Amino acid sequence: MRSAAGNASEIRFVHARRVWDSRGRPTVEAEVRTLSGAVGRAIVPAGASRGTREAIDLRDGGQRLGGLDVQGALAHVNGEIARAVMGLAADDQLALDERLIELDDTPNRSRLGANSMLAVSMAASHAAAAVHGVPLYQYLGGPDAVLLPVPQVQIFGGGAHAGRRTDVQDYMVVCPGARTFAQAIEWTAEVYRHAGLMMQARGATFGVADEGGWWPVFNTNEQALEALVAAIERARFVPGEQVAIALDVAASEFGKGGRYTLALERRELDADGMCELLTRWIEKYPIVSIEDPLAEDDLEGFARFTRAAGKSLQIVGDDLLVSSAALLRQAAARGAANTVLLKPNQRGTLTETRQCWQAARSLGYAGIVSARSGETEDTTIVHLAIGWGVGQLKVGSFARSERMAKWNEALRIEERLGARARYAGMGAFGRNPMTR
Ligand code: 2PG
Ligand code: MG
Repeated sequence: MRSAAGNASEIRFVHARRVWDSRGRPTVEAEVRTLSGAVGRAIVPAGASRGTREAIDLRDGGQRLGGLDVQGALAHVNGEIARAVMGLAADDQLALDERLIELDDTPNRSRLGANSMLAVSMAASHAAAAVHGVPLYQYLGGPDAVLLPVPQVQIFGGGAHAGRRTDVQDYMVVCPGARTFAQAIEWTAEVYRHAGLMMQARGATFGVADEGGWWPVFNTNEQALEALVAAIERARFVPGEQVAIALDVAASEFGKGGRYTLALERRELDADGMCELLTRWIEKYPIVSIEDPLAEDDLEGFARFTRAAGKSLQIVGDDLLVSSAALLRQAAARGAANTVLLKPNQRGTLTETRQCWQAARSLGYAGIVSARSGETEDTTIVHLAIGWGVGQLKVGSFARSERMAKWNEALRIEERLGARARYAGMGAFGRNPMTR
């Protein structure tokens, strides 16, 4: 898109500062100011269960702050990146992101870091929206940006986000039966509350995990599914109709080379065993979506599972696809997965993330915009989900302000859209690409 605001959107000032994320770790915030005085600001998040093909989150290393400081990334923004983007139009996202990519054309942004690049890429989009005097979702999507996403909300948090207390990482709910985003959020609040009361009654209250879901005190992974169904029923919803289950198995965290070690249950499965286990769960519980059912190194297993279950089940590639249009095309050629998780910091620019979503759409894949386990008050991803019309949003649980900031931002947008707002519902979910 060429600048429609003339000189007003010309970038005149770029600055990065160190701020802190929800795990108390340092991260990068960037500020972009245009000639007209419009300011955009954005903070990058950080993952814990990362795909090996994600773009690099540049950290300083060494002893201080566990090696996680970001002084190098800040210096890149305040030096090289600031000089390179000065004078560009904030509202020409493509040209801006192309300039960033020119500066670091390593395949995984290992020189400048995806954190330094994305902070500027996102801050510029906020500045551009401000120049045009519209909210970011509208700047990105125009008057058609009216689709409110189905929220995927974590109730129990496990895996890398809870000391590996369960092998499965996210036990979530979605509300296909809700009529509006606000209603889906209210229903989810009831389920979350009842799940907490249940854990309390069992004497199993150990606080919350990294994304705000209840700390899982279970002897098997399946017990968490039973508890989730019980919580849905106690909240007086019909499981599977009004409120259904979504999982992020995050299998790359415990599977490699075709072997999957379920530490909680002290057993090891091969890929077929994993598929059989998940198939049993799908038959027994109202599960409508499974993310990373197999490891990132098992494209073939993904394809087999998709052929077997993907007709009626959403199968999401996160570590498998790392928001990459190229990896998505490879997966599509094999019929692996039917939905892509979109995390801008897996790539480093908004343009590449959007290109992945465009590729997904053209290949018949669904999408979910997702936060990371290390988050902040930044709500950019909510605007991406609505502006790009993705239809689903995953930002963790229903506690901790870095999560609630995002749900609340979507509520504000739904209210602002009024009668034009449309809740995506199950129509946004992925289906077997081979049967479409
Ligand atoms: C995931 C995310 C969010 P992380 O696996 O989908 O739940 O986790 O940010 O740690 O990669
Ligand atoms: Mg995941």
